[in-house]
Amino acid sequence: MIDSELEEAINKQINEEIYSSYLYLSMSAYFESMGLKGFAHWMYVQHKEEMDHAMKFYRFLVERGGKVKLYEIKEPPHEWNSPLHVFEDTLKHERHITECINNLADLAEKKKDRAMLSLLQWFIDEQVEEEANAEEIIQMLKMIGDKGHGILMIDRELAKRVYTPLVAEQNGH
Ligand code: OFO
Repeated sequence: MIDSELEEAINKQINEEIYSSYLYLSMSAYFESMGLKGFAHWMYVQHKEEMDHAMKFYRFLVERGGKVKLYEIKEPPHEWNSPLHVFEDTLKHERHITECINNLADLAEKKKDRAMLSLLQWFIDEQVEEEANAEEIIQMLKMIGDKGHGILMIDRELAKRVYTPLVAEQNGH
């Protein structure tokens, strides 16, 4: 049986992950409205990965005998000034998620919950990649520019992103 404080913290994190998924879907819709199909695809993959993250916490809670509680999802922004602005927001958001994961790890350490620490290690590693991905695209947009030919080149590049479902998801429902 999982500790009740950890249960509550995981339920809050499920909400954070679903909000992330919602935010990236909104960014995908923004790119669709600009006709940037590659950017829209990249953000759609990001949206699906975030739902996988939410489900990873969800399954963990169920397996540990906890109760999943789904809270209200806040409304994400719908408009940005430019593709660069979208990725700056993405990086800001991922830094916030990194902080959430680190706080969860502090709590799991305090409660001496090793299974939870093991789960969180996966998220800690994932966050390094998440922040690096956003930083890389910000650099590209700053170097190549976020208008005209430059943006079309990046659009073609981002169209290549492949969605790989998490193994835990494949074994889930
Ligand atoms: Fe974007 O990261 Fe989930 O956790």
